[in-house]
Amino acid sequence: MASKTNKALFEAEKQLEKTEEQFSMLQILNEDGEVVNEAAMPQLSDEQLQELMRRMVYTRILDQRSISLNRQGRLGFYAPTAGQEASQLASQFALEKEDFILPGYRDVPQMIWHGLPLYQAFLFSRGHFKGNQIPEGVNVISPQIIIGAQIVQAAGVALGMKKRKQKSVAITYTGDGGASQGDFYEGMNFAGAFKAPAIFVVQNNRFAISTPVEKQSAAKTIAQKAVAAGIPGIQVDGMDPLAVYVAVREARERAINGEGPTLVETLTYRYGPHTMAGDDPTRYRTTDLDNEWERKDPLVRFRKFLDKKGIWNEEMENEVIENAKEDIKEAIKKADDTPKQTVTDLISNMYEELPNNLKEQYDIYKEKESK
Ligand SMILES: Cc1ncc(C[n+]2csc(CCOP(=O)(O)OP(=O)(O)O)c2C)c(N)n1
Ligand SMILES: [Mg+2]
Repeated sequence: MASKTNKALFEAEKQLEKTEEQFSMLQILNEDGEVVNEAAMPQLSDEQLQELMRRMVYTRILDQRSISLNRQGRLGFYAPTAGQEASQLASQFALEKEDFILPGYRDVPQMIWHGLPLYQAFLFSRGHFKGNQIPEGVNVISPQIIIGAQIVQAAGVALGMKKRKQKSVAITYTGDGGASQGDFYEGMNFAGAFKAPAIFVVQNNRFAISTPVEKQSAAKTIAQKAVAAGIPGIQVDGMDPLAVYVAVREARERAINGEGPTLVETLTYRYGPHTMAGDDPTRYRTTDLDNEWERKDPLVRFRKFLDKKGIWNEEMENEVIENAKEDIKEAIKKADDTPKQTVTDLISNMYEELPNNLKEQYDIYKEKESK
């Protein structure tokens, strides 16, 4: 008797099924660069499509060079980005300059394309305070290292924009691991309640360091986590630049029209290690899985798509590669030429007014540094 009543009240299995089936992955370009969803195609000119390709090629080179520079001891902290170009750059491509980016540690490319000078990204990697002095008019903050903290901050920035009646959005990026944190739920819930113009991008690259996504959550998709916050969520093919662009562009439209935040889950993959600090991906990933994802590569499929349209060729690609290498050479030189950070720089950048104990140390170091 009792079980019958319970069943009628609460059909657990069906409830989840009904939710999950609403979150199937949006794809526009398949792995062969063919349009499989004409209806969802974004309105982008040939020049815009070429520009998006340029940015992805450039960023792949930047990743390769950053890894070498790190190995040579010329960079410090670095989180590889290859594989995630569509997810990172097509989402940034959907933004306007007045929008505000709250990145995680792997999201340096979006900061650069939003206006952060490259040499400052290198200084950030070295832990130099000048890497965190973002130029006026570049709407980004320093990458967040505390997993998920930027989600709550984005809700606040978005609410501020709404109160000032600005037609802009706050976009924040985290990973699948970030979506398992308390801050993720708090931020989305708050933004939902206040209809704040926020976009929450979860780059689901399947691993939080070595922990696979299946071990982090019982939820079949991360996109469905939006439901509990009362906001829409969408899962997109994160290796497909057009799908990522469309989803974020639409989320932006909704946000600036006063319709509130959106959660965008991008299904992606990082080919490299978690960071350059020494994890060994072969201990938690199989070559088969790596190969499966490399076949989905965003650059390969976008190149095929543009090639078929007759708006991309090897010469153009080589020019981007040469430009990237040249820029990187100049930027690393500029970073090298920046005076080394001193102990007093560190102290005075932490506090507006020094506490007494630090004042004493500050004076000692000031004296030492003057010699
Ligand atoms: C609050 C907090 N807990 C733990 C860590 C250590 N940590 C650094 S990166 C990371 C995994 C994050 O994975 P994910 O969000 O999927 O991002 P990904 O690195 O895959 O892009 C963890 C647990 C941290 N930085 N902050
Ligand atoms: Mg991850």
